[in-house]
Amino acid sequence: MPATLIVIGPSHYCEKVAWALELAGIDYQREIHAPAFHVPPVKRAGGTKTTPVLAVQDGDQRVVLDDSTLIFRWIQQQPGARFRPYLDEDSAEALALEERFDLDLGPATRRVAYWHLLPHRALALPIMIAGAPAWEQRLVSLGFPLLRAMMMKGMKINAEGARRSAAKIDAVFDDVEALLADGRPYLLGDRLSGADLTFAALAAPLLLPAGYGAPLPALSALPADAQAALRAYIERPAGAFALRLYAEHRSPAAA
Ligand SMILES: N[C@@H](CCC(=O)N[C@@H](CS)C(=O)NCC(=O)O)C(=O)O
Repeated sequence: MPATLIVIGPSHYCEKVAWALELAGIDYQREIHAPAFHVPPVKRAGGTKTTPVLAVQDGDQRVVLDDSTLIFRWIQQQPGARFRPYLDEDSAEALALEERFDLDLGPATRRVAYWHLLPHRALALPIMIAGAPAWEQRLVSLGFPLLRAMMMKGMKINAEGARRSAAKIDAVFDDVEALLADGRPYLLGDRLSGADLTFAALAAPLLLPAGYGAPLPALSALPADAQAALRAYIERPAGAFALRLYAEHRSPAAA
């Protein structure tokens, strides 16, 4: 029986692990929910509150992993995995970079992306509900202003939060550019690792790469101020690096 990955459709942490599972050649099925509607299924599966959650039957044991790093560690241990996030052994450098991106980049890009997207129902709604059960789609459509208000409060999506997050994103992009300055093709050197996937997936809401495992808006569909803000990330060397990783290494099975 394939593993089940419970996701919020557009979530970039879910994208991070979906990408790794697909590169590793591990069979899995996605169970997609709209934001907020993910909580009961996540709890029923044995997770806490956030997605991704991977549930997999391992012999007579049911394994439930409710954090993207735990899922990377599990992938690392799978015999025959064609991609190993931490390369040959548990690489401290890969883990440290992954943690920096998870803690500093992911929440910041999410906040800035939603700051630009959520005011525009016609842009935000299709992305939030794509692939979710029909009843969730109906309820999100009906209750969009309420859900939007909850999300903005819960994730501190406001002008001040967006400014602080933009500064964090710049600092992470600076660090990535410093690592790449010696001409190496990947963050750890010559080989693609989980650190590369984590950076590219968590930056993706600002870069809108082709190949992302869920629908994203087209840059040209965004209002002019959002386009200008995103273009600044796309044009940075770190942005170009993430887009190259998508072009060369991402072909989602279920996009
Ligand atoms: N540390 C977690 C963070 C995951 C995370 O923030 N997931 C978000 C989606 S992007 C989420 O599920 N948020 C919903 C919530 O907090 O209820 C991981 O790496 O898996």
